Amino acid sequence: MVPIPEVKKAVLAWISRDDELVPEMRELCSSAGYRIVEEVRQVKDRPDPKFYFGSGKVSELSEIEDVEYMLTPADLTPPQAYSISKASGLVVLDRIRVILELFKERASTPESRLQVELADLHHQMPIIKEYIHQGTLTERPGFLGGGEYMVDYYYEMARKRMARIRKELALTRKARGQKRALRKRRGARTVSIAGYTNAGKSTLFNALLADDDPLRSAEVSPMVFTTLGTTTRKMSGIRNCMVTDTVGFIRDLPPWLVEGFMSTLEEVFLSDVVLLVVDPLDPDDMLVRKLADSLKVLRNGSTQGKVVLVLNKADLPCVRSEEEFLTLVKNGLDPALLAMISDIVRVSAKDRTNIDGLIHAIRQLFGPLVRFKAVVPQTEIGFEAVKYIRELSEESEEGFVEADIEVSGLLEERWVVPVTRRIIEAGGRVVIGPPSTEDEKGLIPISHDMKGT
Ligand SMILES: Nc1nc2c(ncn2[C@@H]2O[C@H](COP(=O)(O)OP(=O)(O)OP(=O)(O)O)[C@@H](O)[C@H]2O)c(=O)[nH]1
Ligand SMILES: [Mg+2]
Repeated sequence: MVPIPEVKKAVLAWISRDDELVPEMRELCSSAGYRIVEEVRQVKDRPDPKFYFGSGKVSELSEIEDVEYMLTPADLTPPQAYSISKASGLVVLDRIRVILELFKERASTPESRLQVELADLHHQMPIIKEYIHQGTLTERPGFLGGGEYMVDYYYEMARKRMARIRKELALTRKARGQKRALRKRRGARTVSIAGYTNAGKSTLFNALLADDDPLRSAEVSPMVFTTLGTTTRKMSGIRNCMVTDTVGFIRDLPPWLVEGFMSTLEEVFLSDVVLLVVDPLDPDDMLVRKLADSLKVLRNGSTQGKVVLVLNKADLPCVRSEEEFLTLVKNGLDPALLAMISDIVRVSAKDRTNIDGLIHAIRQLFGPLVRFKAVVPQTEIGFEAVKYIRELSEESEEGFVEADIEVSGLLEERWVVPVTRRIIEAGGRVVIGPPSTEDEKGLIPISHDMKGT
């Protein structure tokens, strides 16, 4: 369960240069438990190096009654944060700070707690340094006198802790890499769900699971950053395929924050297919911007898999049509980013509408399926071959025919040669039929009897 945060009264303040960041910031603030009781906007093209605002605005902030926090969608420098706080008497949090607060609150696994702690230390170091500097410059010099000694001491402690955390995270990253390699060796396909925070990734993840156990499903909530870690489970509809739910994206994440979450993001970058979930409720410009940001994250991570755009929330009446969406994306996206998209599928993850269509689209990306039928003798090695086939094929069926076992199903092309070899080793033969139904268009029949090949 995501804990319901206590309500903290805040003023949201920014300069007009940062107008664009405000809607997302409002969402972040409310998810982090802040109630914005007043908004202050200053018309200003360039931030003041010392105060970000003009100094007159800062004294205006200090006069607002009954608020304790000042939140701003900008990324403040440590001296700016210090100066505003000192002059206004408010606790000052910029966008990254609010994101980190949210992460801290939501981190529920040991790994995500370490990831957040690392990011937090990284972000806090220069700010605390600024506070110590400013607060102690007037104190007497020397040991216990504060000043540089305190800064050095804090830095030393923080650096040691960060080094320890990095080591631990490297271990979990390695372990995750080993698990991934093992799955690959067993021929498993991997699908990961990525996209902006709150797009409906976890809802889609739950809809795609082979085992519909609500106790093992991912948590869904209208808050941003509900999911911080990764969960990998068996996917329904495609044999030997795993699906992973991951942390959501948000614009302009600093590289140090991305670095902390690298092992989580690696699951996305290294999967065979990435389902990039889009929230169609966003207005046009925001939707295109979020999509471009998400595609850039995938590109920067050298994503290997094919990208399927999943237009979610199709159940809502206000959602634009697929044609409208296509026009919007074609006109708004940089062609290089557009070229990363292999397919577009519209679903309602919540109502589970067209999940079959999405599974079909994923399967197509894995390559065509081959229909096969084999006959093997009922010997130990024959039964082993059947077990091997069962593990690799879709819709497999088995039956006993006199002294033989007849097994049929659909195979990915890459398995045809190893399966044929196993059957022949078991003293059996492969007999193939043409695709029989409309559904199986895309299927490639193996065109010759493979006995002895
Ligand atoms: N109407 C509608 N709502 C949906 C659909 N899919 C998800 N939602 C809602 O969107 C909100 C976010 O869903 P999540 O699945 O938690 O989104 P997420 O992308 O995993 O979010 P984070 O983990 O916080 O990044 C929840 O309130 C869901 O109920 C959908 O298909 N239709
Ligand atoms: Mg989620």
